[in-house]
Amino acid sequence: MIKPDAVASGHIGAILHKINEAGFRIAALKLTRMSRDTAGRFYEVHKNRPFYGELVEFMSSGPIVAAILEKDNAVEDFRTLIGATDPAKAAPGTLRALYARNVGENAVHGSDSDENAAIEAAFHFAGTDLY
Ligand code: 3AN
Repeated sequence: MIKPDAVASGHIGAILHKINEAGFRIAALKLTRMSRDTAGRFYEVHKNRPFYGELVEFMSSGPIVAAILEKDNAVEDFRTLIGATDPAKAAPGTLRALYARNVGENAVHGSDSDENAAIEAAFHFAGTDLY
């Protein structure tokens, strides 16, 4: 997902360009907005973390870009491309170093496993939306 901060700042095009340049194939793509309920379920694993309420509020605060990306070793390579959760610690040239504001509003989300990628994809897409 391209998060509400990066969408509002006009970085959709630049981020998708970097994603393509890094060798990912876009299999599904859309501009959408998560309700509080959907964002709450999406981040359910973080329910007991102190930032959960803030995270759900932020992720439902405006439109996001949802995408399904394909590549060999996609999960690990995408996490390398986006950089550390805290943009102050993200390697130069990574998406978060370039476009994130802070540890909460950090421009991009990437799944942390193939299993979670499939679960997360189902929040945004039906099978027929995949190309
Ligand atoms: P990542 O997105 O790098 O996998 P996670 O899974 O630890 O990081 O955190 C999920 C999301 O929760 C982050 N993308 C960020 O928006 C938010 N988050 C993580 N840590 C903090 C924090 N200390 N304060 C506020 N928000 C946070």
